[in-house]
Amino acid sequence: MFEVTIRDGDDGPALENGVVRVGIHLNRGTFSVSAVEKGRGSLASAAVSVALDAGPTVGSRGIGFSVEREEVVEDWLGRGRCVVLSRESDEHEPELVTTLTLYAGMPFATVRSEVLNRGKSAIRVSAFRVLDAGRVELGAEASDCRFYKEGWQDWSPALVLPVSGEDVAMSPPVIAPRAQPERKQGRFLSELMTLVAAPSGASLLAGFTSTADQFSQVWLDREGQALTAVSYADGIEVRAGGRLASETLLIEPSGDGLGSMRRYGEALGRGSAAVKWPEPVAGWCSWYYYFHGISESEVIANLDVISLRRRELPFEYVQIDDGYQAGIGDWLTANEKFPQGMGWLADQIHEKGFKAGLWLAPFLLGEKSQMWKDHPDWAVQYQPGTPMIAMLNWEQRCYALDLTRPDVIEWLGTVFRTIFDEWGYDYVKIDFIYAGAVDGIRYDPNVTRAQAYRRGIEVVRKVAGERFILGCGQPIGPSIGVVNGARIGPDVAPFWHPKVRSDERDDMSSVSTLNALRNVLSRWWMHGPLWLNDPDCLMVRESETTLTLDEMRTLATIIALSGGMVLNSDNLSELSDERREVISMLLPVYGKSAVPLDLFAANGMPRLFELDCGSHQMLGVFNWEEQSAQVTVPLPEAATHVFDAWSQEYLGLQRESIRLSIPSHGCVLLGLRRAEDRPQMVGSTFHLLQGAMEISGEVWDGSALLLRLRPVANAEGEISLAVPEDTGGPRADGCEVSQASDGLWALRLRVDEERDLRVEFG
Ligand code: 9PG
Repeated sequence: MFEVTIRDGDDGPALENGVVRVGIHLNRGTFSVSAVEKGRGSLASAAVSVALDAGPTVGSRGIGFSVEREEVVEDWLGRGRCVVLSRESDEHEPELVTTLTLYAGMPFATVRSEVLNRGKSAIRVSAFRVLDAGRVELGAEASDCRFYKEGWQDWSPALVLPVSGEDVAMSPPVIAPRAQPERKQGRFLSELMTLVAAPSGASLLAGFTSTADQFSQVWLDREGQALTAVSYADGIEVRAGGRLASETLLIEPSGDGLGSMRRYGEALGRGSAAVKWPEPVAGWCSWYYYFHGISESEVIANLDVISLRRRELPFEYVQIDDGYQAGIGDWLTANEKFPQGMGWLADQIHEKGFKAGLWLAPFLLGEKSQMWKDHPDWAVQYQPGTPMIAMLNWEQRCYALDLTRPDVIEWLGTVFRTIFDEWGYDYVKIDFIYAGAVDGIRYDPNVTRAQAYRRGIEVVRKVAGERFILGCGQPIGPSIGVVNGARIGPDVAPFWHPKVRSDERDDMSSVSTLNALRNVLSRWWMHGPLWLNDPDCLMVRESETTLTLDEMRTLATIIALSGGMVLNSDNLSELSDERREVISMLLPVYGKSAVPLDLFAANGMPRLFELDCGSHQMLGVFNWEEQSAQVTVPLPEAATHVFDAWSQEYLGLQRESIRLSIPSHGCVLLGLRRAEDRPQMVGSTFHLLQGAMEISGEVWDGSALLLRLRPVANAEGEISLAVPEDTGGPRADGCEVSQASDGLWALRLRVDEERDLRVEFG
């Protein structure tokens, strides 16, 4: 591994680790980050600055840096070296200190700023620009590049935009209210991180790796190809002699944008102390069939089906969503549809052997609630005396709870202790929680929005202990390190396109299956390092929906490939056997995320979502258009067995590419296996991922094929084998063997326990 060296260049010190070089221009007060290998991206001439509330902006550009010190560092990113720079300043000015770090062998640099108040009175810091207008150099015009836009919270759109066009406009609650740069033509804004990619593949990622204290944004100005990264201190006070630091920004020039995103996700997860959940999660949720109408008896009816069919529907959780509570804020009082109370219902779920989940929106106070009547002083203020409206929903104004109030924190503790410890729930879905992070006046003026929000969710974490927390409608950054699972997109719906609204600005964030899927593809990199992604619920029903069979399969395919939580939301007693089998085809959950191969190349949504299952690849190919499409899908150069998971058809041995016809809004899910010169498994009807769960080993011993079988939701099914012509047909104990075509055989069998299957030939 290359160690980090620091050399004195003409303009100032330069750090290098064999992969990345950070150059510092002391006279100009700028720095650059570039890849050592040619043809990758770089960032040039970046400055740092800090904006003070009611004060000047203090910046390094044109002013100059002096070197304070060089140090050896060892932290969660590895071992490295840093240069600490101080902006040249006058005595009356606050001092701006910037640390640039490189790590041994790592393809990125990090930058962090700090302000020291040397004056005699307190100052208020509004924002750090840890990257102030650095020039993105990717060997291409900015207008030929693509910009990855990350959203403020779960329901905010995340997508890749062509820089030749314009950013998409959005409004609260899916953008951070108020703290926004001026909107202008050619400006592209992203929360937390971005990646800019050129057609050549050269790319530059800039993303914050720490998130607990300050919200952050990154934006690109097409003109000048200027990238700026901001960490918001929200006007908190730094007393005389005190100091305040920004969050840490990671900058990675690369020739592999998807690899950069994966690495960034890992750095972010470690930097923000993500809480892992060891096992994938599967269950049932009441919302997307019953909506507010859910009742105790409907929960029990579904629980009975889940219990009776536990083999084919191996759910762990039964989650009650919105609709049980007396009011928005009155979480401990059930309404008349739940006559025996929420504790009783949790007991019923436990008695059947399942874990119980409950929804609530703990940071909202509805104006019709008893809580609001009792505590009209508990809301964040918009202006002194006017409470901040976080949401218009449930036919009322819903105010944002002020999480800096000790009495609010105490009340939240009581709410969650009742739900977890008294009622016995094992899982909470905490929804609309962005409300805790809105921009407004709080009881404690010296906390950032992120810090106020953390005070709230940390109560939930503390009371939950080892139990599961699903965050929903949550701001992304400060939720990392607290929640176990996260919704990552707008709600799915029993329809495809968003309903047209008069105000079309929020189109990509309003409920619709299409909108939900866009975010699942874009936010693939969050799954695992940050939390379990919740791609939102699977609906497979044929009535009470306008989703077509093709649309339902696209939803199921993306959920299965996402590796995230699998939550069904149908009336289970009304499903046909055929549709119920679709749920079974996703269970158990594999847990690893696929990669959207063409994220930076697609016009609109990516069409290729590929999952590496070790023994084979699964490739989802999607058609987002309004008419059917002929698509040429790239395949490996070597001969590959191709199996269509939905039609359960063997598509033969293919090389380099395959041409497919895909219906509108539909998909084809291919199982891909490198052809061997011997009998091999090529497809399965047990599980959608074609062997990832039901086959844990496949060995050819020279005359027989040994398959290690694992039981999955579908007890019975078929395994397809490709058999070279001169080998003869397969035989195996307990299997019904049939020949499908030349060289293709099917074994029909039942798997109830983990066991070996020996398949002989000839
Ligand atoms: C319950 C639902 C479900 C769902 C959540 C969340 O913008 N809106 O008006 C809006 C309303 C509801 C909503 C999202 C946005 O859905 O995502 O899973 O729990 O609340 O009310």
